[in-house]
Amino acid sequence: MKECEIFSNLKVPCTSNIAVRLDGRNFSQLSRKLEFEKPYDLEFAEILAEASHHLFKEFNPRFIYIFSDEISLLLGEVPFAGRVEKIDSVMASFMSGAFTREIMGRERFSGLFDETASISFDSRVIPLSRKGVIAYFKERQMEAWRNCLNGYSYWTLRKEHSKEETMTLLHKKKSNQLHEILFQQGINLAQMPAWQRRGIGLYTRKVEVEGLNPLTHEKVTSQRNKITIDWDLPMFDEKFFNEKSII
Ligand SMILES: Nc1nc2c(ncn2[C@@H]2O[C@H](COP(=O)(O)OP(=O)(O)O)[C@@H](O)[C@H]2O)c(=O)[nH]1
Ligand SMILES: [Mg+2]
Repeated sequence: MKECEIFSNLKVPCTSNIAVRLDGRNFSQLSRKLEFEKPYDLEFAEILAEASHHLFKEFNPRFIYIFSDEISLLLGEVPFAGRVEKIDSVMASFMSGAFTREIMGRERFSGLFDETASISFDSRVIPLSRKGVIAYFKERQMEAWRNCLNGYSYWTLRKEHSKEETMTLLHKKKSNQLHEILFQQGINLAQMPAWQRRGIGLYTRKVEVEGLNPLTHEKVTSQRNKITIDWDLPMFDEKFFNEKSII
């Protein structure tokens, strides 16, 4: 029956940069069940960042970018000989496991996260040119910003209006009109934490570590790659990706 496994040889193009995007399944429902803060829950973001840290240690990507319930990885060495089914299934299940362990370790969710709550992620593979890498992350970051504007607009109006009224009030509003609505409520998005506006990034930076030469017992310094979780990302541009040695 091996001949029926017709997708198992589907491989990523070996000349491309490879991004993988994971997205939480039914996380709108999960956010209600676990009573996440609206529009942003810091502890949920921390759980995603911690789970992504595990993903980083396991697969050593060049970069991970998180916003809302999605995680994009830019792969370094492509695992599983580039087999798409393997990459998608292993990354998504690894993330589901890491996320579940993180959430179960938090006191706050202990009574809410029961056997009726299940965590899963979908996954897709995206081959990109070098220029495409920057364009891809810029696009995801634009989406993070739109998400921030829409989220704050929706939940600010919901304080005084029903769901239906809020939808009507927001219908076909342009972004400057949404900023105006927020401004009237004393909310300036520019003052919101950077992670809400621009997402969260994981990348490595070189650090000096001191050790002892076992033969001479002299102090020696060497360089190690340390994974950094950046909660204060700038707006993405080519300079950022160069400076962090991502591309
Ligand atoms: N309350 C709350 N909800 C969040 C947060 N981050 C993500 N979400 C929820 O996750 C959803 C992610 O969008 P999407 O993937 O399109 O929805 P899904 O198909 O239900 O997973 C959002 O619509 C929110 O409902 C958060 O910080 N707080
Ligand atoms: Mg989702």
